[in-house]
Amino acid sequence: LISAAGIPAKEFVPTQEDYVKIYNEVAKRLVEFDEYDDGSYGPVLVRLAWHASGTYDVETKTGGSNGATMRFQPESDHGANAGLKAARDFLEPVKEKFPWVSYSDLWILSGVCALQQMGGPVIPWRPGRSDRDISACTPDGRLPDATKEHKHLRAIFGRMGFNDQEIVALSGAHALGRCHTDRSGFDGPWTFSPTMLTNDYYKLLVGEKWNWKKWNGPAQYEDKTKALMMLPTDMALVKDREFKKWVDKYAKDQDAFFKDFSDVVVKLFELGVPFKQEEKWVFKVVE
Ligand code: ZEM
Repeated sequence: LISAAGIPAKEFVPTQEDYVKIYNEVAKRLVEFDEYDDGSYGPVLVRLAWHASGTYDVETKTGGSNGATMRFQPESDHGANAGLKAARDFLEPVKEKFPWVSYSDLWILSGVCALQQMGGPVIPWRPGRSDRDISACTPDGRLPDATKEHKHLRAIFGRMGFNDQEIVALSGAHALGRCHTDRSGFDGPWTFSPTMLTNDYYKLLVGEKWNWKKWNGPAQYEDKTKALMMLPTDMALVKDREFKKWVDKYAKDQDAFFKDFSDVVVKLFELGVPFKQEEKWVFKVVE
């Protein structure tokens, strides 16, 4: 950086306090823009952070949240990423206010903020992601396909480095948000409180009777009230005996879910990131 006077300007080195300002700004915007969807951008911010991270491949060490390559085509146009422009656009004014932050750190810190602000567990976070160019875009097909079954889930999440317990714990994020016919083609929320993180997803999976929805859209399940939905991949978690053990555990024990969810989300959000900083920070929930 060269200042107007031609003297090299000191590089801005952000501290924890500077990241707290970003967390607080995102939290403020979540309250301010409460007309979106079920009243919050929170779920779609979580989905952005997940889709940025979930492209990771342990073998080639490609993909993951380092790079924020979903800014570019073709990755932005991958079918799985339909609708995530809403989340990226929501964060653009934050990036303008704090231009020193990388998009990749911003997206993930915003996911952490959204989860905590929606009543979730503490998600420790550290900076260290840098933006990469279009050449780091990942190929299509790295994210899970909701029409598939247990084998596909194990293959996709295994490629990221996750085991059965971690797959089930991560899936509890579907307590949040909804499916949109103009994005994935599926329709409806998984729970009655889509802007609060709870273990209701597991309770509903084991406690409700799920039937195929009769409609022209993609095959999905509905409960008897017809207000809630499950994807074929959600139902795979109760059809497969190994997965089901964990669903039962989390349905009975919200604390166990929160503990395991926090651990596995930290792991997801850090896949493939070349951190220099060891210490993870805990951000305070904004009331
Ligand atoms: Zn989701 N997810 N997901 N997910 N997801 C959707 C929405 C949300 C799968 C999937 O195909 C879909 C994880 C795992 C898996 C969230 C978080 C996480 C939608 C609806 C689909 C189709 C998109 C739409 O129409 O807007 C599949 C197959 C998964 C494999 C297990 C994991 C892991 C997540 C985070 C840790 C969230 C928060 C949403 C809601 C988004 C919103 O806009 O409301």
